Amino acid sequence: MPTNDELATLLEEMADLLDARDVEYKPTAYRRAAENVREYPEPVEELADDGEDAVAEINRVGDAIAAKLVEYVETGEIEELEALREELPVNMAALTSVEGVGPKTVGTLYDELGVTDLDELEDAARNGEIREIKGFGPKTEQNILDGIDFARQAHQRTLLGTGRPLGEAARDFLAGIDAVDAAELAGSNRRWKETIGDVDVLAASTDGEAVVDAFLEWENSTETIESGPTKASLRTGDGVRVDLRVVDPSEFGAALQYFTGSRDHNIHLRNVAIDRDLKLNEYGCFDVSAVDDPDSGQRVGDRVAGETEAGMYEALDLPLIPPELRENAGEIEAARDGELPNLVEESEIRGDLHAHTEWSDGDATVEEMAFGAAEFGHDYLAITDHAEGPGVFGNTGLSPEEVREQADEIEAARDALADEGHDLELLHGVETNVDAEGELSTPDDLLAELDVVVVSPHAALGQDRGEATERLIAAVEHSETDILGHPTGRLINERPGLSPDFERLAEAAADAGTALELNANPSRLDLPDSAVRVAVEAGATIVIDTDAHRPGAFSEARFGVHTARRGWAETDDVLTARDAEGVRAFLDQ
Ligand code: DGT
Ligand code: CA
Ligand code: CA
Ligand code: ZN
Repeated sequence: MPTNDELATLLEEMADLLDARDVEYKPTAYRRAAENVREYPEPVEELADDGEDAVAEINRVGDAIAAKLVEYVETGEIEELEALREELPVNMAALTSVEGVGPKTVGTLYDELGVTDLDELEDAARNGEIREIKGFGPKTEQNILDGIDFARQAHQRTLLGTGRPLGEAARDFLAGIDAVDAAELAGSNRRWKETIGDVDVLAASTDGEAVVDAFLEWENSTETIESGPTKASLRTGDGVRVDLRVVDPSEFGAALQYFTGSRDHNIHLRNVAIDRDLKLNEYGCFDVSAVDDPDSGQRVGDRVAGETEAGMYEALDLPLIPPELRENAGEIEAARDGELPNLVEESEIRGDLHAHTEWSDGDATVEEMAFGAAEFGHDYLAITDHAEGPGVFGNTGLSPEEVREQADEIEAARDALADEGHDLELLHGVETNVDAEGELSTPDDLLAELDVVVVSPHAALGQDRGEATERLIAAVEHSETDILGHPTGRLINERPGLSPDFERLAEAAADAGTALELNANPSRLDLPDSAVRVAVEAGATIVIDTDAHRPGAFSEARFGVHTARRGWAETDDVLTARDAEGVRAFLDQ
């Protein structure tokens, strides 16, 4: 049975193929429908069983698209899609993952050169064939060549935003199996890395076979990769591999420590153990001081720890090191010296200073976003719709007049909040743009009227390091800038974005009293973890925002929080961990 995600992916494929065939309007309609299908809280497949009208109840899904979805659920294919696929037999996902190559370009490259996949694209570029196509030229050809390697790597790792919920679902499923005492995520997922190679889950049980058998029947599994008495690997509909290991409850802590990694953290920790005549492995921590050959077996010597993970660290006189820090980047030394950071926590986030509404490219009204934030438990929310400017597509960006008009609607939403007894503080801001030269695209007098000014790079994201650094420093030093939004502009697995000198940028931000955003959208996670670490060391303030385009996105803050933790950010470093008064003080400085 097709999941919402699969249905949405089909609609997106339709959109791309229609785009490649230069069909107007329809692609946008398909993409918007796809977004709403993907996020629909119930299985769309069940609506399809009730017919087209039921499906057309979904926001932005019109009759024509509803009919296609019903057709797919009933027959297993969409006739128009099959015809489009035949007409354009290309690997659309792979080709469009090259920066600067969109569906239309794919259409042209197929028509002119017969390019269907990345290898053929690379050959065509190397042979100088692309520059010969009308409207392309040597520069486009070089850009394509530059982007191919990045695109090749991209499809091998899954975004945390997909991998984490999938891992949590696997863990929860395991925890519900009778024979399971405890279940936990491990691997890069537990460390909250921005992308994951595969999902690792652990279960504590004395009956491995029962757990493996039940696990292979998990509804998200589409393929069994391998299975044995205490381990199994399966693949889900998204193509993600999930590795399960079942261990005895007495060894759960040791296995959890081992399989959480990272590999380099474990190697370093094992050396700390060896120096103390201890042996550390996935079965426990063993005192081998009286053992002639510690390598003679896995469980030799006296066992001193293994049941709990904290016990494994304690055996080395170390406090439990948070999984996000386990990258062998100084965390073992910090733990030894009692200097682990006081990391920011999910529960400490009190508001959001970057959100969009229907006024620009959001999906909800000002009031819906405000109520969504209040119901999520926030103390404050800033509405920061896009201002017109470079990189803001179509007519979604607001003119200065429109930003001023929006103030009335913000005021009305404040009244509505008060009427319902919500004490959410609603701030009025804007997300304006910094162009390639460091100029903002909104007049200063308007910016001065607003509560919050987010300045973000949206175009010219291929600048070199020097240019990017100067441009972003100019943005943070602008007297009206409060927040530098998604500083690199990267989209994980899609485009690398800017790579400025983060140390200089952070120093400038700290001096100017401008916060650097950690945009929590899982496609962005921008600042990246490594840049967060540089920024907090330089004394800059980080602001964890979701850049929400709908109320459901406020919960994505957690991806930002854990990325901040990977960057060693403490509570004090994070603006949105402050109360409304603290935020106002920061904005007013
Ligand atoms: P990924 O899946 O590429 O995002 O990264 P991880 O860290 O999840 O790596 P994975 O799935 O290969 O293995 C999970 C953990 O198991 C890893 O973080 C550490 C541990 N591990 C696996 N193989 C080894 C190994 O050969 N040596 C050591 N020390 N640890 C290992
Ligand atoms: Ca993994
Ligand atoms: Ca694995
Ligand atoms: Zn933006």
